[in-house]
Amino acid sequence: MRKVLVIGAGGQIGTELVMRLGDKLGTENVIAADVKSECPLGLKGSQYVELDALDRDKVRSFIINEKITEVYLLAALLSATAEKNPDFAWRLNMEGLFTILDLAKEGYIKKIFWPSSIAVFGPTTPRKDTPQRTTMEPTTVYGISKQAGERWCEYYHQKHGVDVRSIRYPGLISYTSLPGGGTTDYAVDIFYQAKLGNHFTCFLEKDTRLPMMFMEDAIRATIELMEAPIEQIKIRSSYNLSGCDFTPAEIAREIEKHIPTFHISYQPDFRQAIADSWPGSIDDSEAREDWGWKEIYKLPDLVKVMLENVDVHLLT
Ligand code: AKB
Repeated sequence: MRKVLVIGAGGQIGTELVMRLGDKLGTENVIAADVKSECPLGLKGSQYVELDALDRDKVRSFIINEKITEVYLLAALLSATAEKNPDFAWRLNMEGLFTILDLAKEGYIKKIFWPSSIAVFGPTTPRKDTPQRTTMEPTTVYGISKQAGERWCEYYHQKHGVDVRSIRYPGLISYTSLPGGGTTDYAVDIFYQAKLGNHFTCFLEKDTRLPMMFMEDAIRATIELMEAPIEQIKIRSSYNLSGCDFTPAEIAREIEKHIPTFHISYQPDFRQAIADSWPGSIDDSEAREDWGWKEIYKLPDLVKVMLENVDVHLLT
């Protein structure tokens, strides 16, 4: 009997993950939690509870009382926001993780999903086809917190047998909710401006290549990883995962095929330095070998589906 709690469910990943888990396990077995008192719009129809990932006592008693077996811990500040609020980012990104790892160590939770990111890499990492194991010297608060989190996940697995599983997500592209505070957010914003017929000013340079993934692939990967037999999970820090990679100029050219009047210009801000420190493409051969990962969406399909589905009303 599985009973799942998704913490930080109101964000870009959570809203889609809760829906998919509900379809799979039944909505009575999936609880969405977020810090807001009102259930976020994207989670309507699911069981919702107000839960602050930093409120250790409340999180503990909720999980124990509700007999939760699996936790997806998504609450975090992303790269750009974290640079503006480093103390809070470190607290949120680390303390919530310890609460959940400890509950698993004590036997209350059977399985944990915790997202890492390509932000664990840094300027000294090889940028092209970045391997699973390589130099990792992240230069952002977010990247440092994700790298530390990865080490703790592996530690709790090795020392305490905790079944924690993780993916280093690339930039995620989706249309059901807006991303918040990431360096890869331009690749979502661009679709709303294109659909509105607006000129798009990109905060990254035209040739900045970054790894990206369509949300449907990311959710499928998350569920496949969590459902893989335990003996197939050989990496307990976090798996590299690749969908596609592109530059702002390349995505703009693809959008122009559908909207010939679309126009983009470039005005890099502080996020350029963050993007410059990250890989341009990822080698995910270990995820492919260990649990059979394979992406579906490449840039042309992703652009087509996004343009068909983005709803500009989400912006209001
Ligand atoms: C961000 O841009 O901060 C995130 C990420 C790559 O983890 N989308």
